[in-house]
Amino acid sequence: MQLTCRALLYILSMVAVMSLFEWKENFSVKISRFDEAHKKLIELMNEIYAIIKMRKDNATIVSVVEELSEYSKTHFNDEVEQMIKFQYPYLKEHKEEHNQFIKELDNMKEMIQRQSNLLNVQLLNFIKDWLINHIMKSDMKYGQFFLDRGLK
Ligand code: FEA
Repeated sequence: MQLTCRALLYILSMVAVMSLFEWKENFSVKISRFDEAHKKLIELMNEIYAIIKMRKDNATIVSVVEELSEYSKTHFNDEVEQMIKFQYPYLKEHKEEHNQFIKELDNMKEMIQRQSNLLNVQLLNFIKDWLINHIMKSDMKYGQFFLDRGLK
């Protein structure tokens, strides 16, 4: 069996390095597809954490930040599609939060590309705080709304 470098890094991260934080039941927004997406976002954040702890080069950090950004966009589109479909009343402000996250992530990615290692802690804090805040406050708000309309 051949392991890619990324797969190996991920396994090492699971074995050797503690996670920044893990998804827990109190993170559930009660809609399973969105919970699964949130688990994946947290997994990618933990992968960035592990890479930084292992002092990997900036290009490796940037590649996972890009993956996080791409996955976030797909997940955000999924949420927004359902919000439009069910006429969610807080769509506009919710979308605005998503856009700000992608914009800030892109800014940080560019700065890291310019070799600013000092930004690593800032990057992790930004991702962690944003995910916790957004999932626990803004996403949590749509859970019951979608459940009442039959989304699972
Ligand atoms: Fe409104 Fe969901 O977005 N997840 N996150 N983060």
